Amino acid sequence: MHPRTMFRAVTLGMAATTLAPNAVSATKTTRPNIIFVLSDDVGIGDIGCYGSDNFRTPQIDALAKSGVRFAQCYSTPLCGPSRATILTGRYPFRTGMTHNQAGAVVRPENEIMIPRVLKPAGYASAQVGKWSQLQLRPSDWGFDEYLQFAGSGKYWPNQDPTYTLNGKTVRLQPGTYLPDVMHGFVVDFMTRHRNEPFYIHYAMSHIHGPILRTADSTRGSKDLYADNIAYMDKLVGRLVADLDRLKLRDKTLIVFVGDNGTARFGADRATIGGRRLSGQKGTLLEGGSRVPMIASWPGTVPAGKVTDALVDFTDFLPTFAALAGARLPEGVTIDGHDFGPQLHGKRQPGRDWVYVELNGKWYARSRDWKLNSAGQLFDMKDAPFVEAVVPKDTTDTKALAARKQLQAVLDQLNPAAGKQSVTAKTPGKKARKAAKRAAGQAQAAPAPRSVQQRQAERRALRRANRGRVPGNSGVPTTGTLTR
Ligand SMILES: [Ca+2]
Repeated sequence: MHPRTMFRAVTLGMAATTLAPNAVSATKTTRPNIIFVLSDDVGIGDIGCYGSDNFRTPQIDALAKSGVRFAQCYSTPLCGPSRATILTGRYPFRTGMTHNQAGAVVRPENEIMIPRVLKPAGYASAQVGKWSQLQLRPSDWGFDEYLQFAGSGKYWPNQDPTYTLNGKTVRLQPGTYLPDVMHGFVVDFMTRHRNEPFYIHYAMSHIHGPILRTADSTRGSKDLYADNIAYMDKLVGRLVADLDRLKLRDKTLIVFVGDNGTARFGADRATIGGRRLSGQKGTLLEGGSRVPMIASWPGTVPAGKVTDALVDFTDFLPTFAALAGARLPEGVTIDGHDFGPQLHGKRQPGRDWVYVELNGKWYARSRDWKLNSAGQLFDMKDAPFVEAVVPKDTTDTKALAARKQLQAVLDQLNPAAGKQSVTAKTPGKKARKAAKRAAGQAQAAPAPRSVQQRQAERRALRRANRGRVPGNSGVPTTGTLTR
């Protein structure tokens, strides 16, 4: 079968998606509101409690003190693939979102995102901020409400005088700082939905470039980058204060994450203990993917913990579904692992590897080792600063065992057989056009199916989209690795 036809067949199979009961069910009283705060281009070297030398983030540090700080959370190294991975719980080679220009292949007919998973459990949902690289409107993916800006790093009306509010174009008044408008939207949504569980996907502008003055920058500020980190930090503090005021704090899980590592122009200053991280945004190195992740839910998640539990970006969907008592999509591979036990401070081993992919290259990483798609094994004991290549002829038994373990992970995932057809080596204008053409052709060339198959797919999709959950058909989640 031609690879493209095969991908299409897999994709259409997924359209027959139903929802299966999650392994962990939650009672109505324990279901938290979930606010997922996704900062943009913020690596660990930008955050105080991760040891940043040059930046102060007192509010985010306080959030970490009130909950669990994850020392080893791994993102996809770039905005678009990260967001698709978070929202679907699936690796890029499954969704096809292997780089920023591949969004056209990720469609509601093929994929289910977090709000649609949580909806049957009674969650109202809102998307706030950046939605670029993803297709259609957030409402097409199940969000009840949204405030969306176009592109990335939008702050002031002279960049873009409008944003979209629930399908309507709204003008940003002169002198208005869009991040403040976004915060206002979040508070309004929380206030109106304070008596039911809600999920807010809060995709901040900060600190994606351009690095402009903030609403707090002094005239002639010499460090606009630090100003932007400070404003992001202030917004996190305001969010916590508003939850306190609404008496929702102990009913709400806040997860603060960076969508990928620090951008190139900020990476040299994002040092920890005087050392620069290996790589930066866009690279398959520690600086591309090792991001801050803090989870706070006072009274439920223990305070002041730091964990080295491994987390990657597929893990949010199954974790949130478990907390909400929602059912996971069935008949579709969800790659993520529920990190609920680690969230609750249990001494339970979590996953023992993470997987990171971008633009046709990938790696699997355990706590101490990393194996990439070129077959290079790295000793990561001095990560995130140094990634030391292990010589091919090594006789070190630990290195040999690590290679075997990680190769088995990559063999089982088999990303090369996934949706790599839209990969562009250097996504420029030409590559973007080629990806669009490829996506269009893939959409236009369905594999032959029977009338019955097509009817079954349409019925399943209608059920999933309505949020009406049929009973568990007993169909296992396909190809899922050990949880
Ligand atoms: Ca980003």
